[in-house]
Amino acid sequence: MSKTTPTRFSRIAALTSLLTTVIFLTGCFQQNSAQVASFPETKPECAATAVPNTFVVHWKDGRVSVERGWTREEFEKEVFEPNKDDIALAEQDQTIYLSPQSMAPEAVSDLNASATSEDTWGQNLVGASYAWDRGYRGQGVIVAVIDSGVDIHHPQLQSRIHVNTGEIPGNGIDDDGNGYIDDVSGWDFYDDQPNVGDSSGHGTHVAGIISTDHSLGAIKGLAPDAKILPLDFMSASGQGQLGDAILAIQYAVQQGARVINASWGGAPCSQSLSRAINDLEKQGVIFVAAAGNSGVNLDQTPEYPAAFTLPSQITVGASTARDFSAAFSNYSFKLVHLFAPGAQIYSTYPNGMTAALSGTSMAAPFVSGAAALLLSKRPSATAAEVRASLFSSVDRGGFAAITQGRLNVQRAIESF
Ligand SMILES: [Ca+2]
Ligand SMILES: [Ca+2]
Repeated sequence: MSKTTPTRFSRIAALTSLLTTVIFLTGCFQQNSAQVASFPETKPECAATAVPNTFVVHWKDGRVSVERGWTREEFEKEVFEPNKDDIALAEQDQTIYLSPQSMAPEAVSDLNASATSEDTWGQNLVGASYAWDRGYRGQGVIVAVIDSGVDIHHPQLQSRIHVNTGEIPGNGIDDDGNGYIDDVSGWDFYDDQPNVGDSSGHGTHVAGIISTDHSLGAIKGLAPDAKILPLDFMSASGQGQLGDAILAIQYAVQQGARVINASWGGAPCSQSLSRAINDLEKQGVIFVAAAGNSGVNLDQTPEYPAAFTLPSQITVGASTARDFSAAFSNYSFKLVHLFAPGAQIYSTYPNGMTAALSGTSMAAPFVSGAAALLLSKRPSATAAEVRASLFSSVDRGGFAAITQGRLNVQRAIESF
């Protein structure tokens, strides 16, 4: 655990920047400035997952910062009250957990192990090769994987990792001035450093479902020419803080990601996260969330972000090779948009390995990859157009989702 040190620098930076905002924006944003800053009490049902002494701040200029090391009283007196005119929302941070199920690999093997058609049942069922054969391979599209990190040296992944060309690696200097030093291949928000190495295997598996070099192994990423932006916000045991996830969302937008994959959830409440995802619509960014693995109806037992209903969000349940809902998958005719393959899914695993995993964590990246394929066919398409295409092209079946269907990439590409 190394998330305790308050960064006075970030406070000073925030204060300086807000002074600038006040000077230059007075008069332009009167309606915005009139909005009353909100600092809700942490609800009793959210107390158990609250992160002590940590507050997420949404500034009126659109920035988000995480202020650590203050008690609630100190934060209110020293940060919130004096800056109230420039704050839209401040909220105590929350912890989320990866589902243990989607961290327990089966059939770990090396890349040379021969693959069978059963290993790619998901890709086959959704008709992914239809897109590949026609030259729609996710080229030019960055997909952010906000997760446990990614093994960026995995043979099938290493050429598929986004490179921040404005940054010189390893010189200890923030060359592109974005606030992150040496952030060439993503960022580790958990430890605040540039090495995104995967501590649990989960993020590497998710990344390989989205994009791999097909010529170098058995794993067939859905959008083989898309680039992965690895953003780590989790400990080795699969625990992360929403404030870090929100900083990662902000970073992904900054780097030009068109799709964000969120194979995690469970927070009982977070206005901050909802606000951050809501803002993605104007940036044209699609947010793909796993429905969760509790086997429950999200209408009755909401987990977030899955149960938010935000304009650029897609919530994905998991289906099996026999084309049924997986028993573990959460569902809802109001909150889950569609299902996608998420049981016994083979993908990349750290240290050059492959592994099978099951979970809605695996279904979400099928949809993220599909979105990247569509965007490589029509780069100027809006998030709303991509969502509409994915929803109207499903194979309808007995799936408890808004579309009642399972992802069909072939039909989505054909009609896009
Ligand atoms: Ca930088
Ligand atoms: Ca540098």
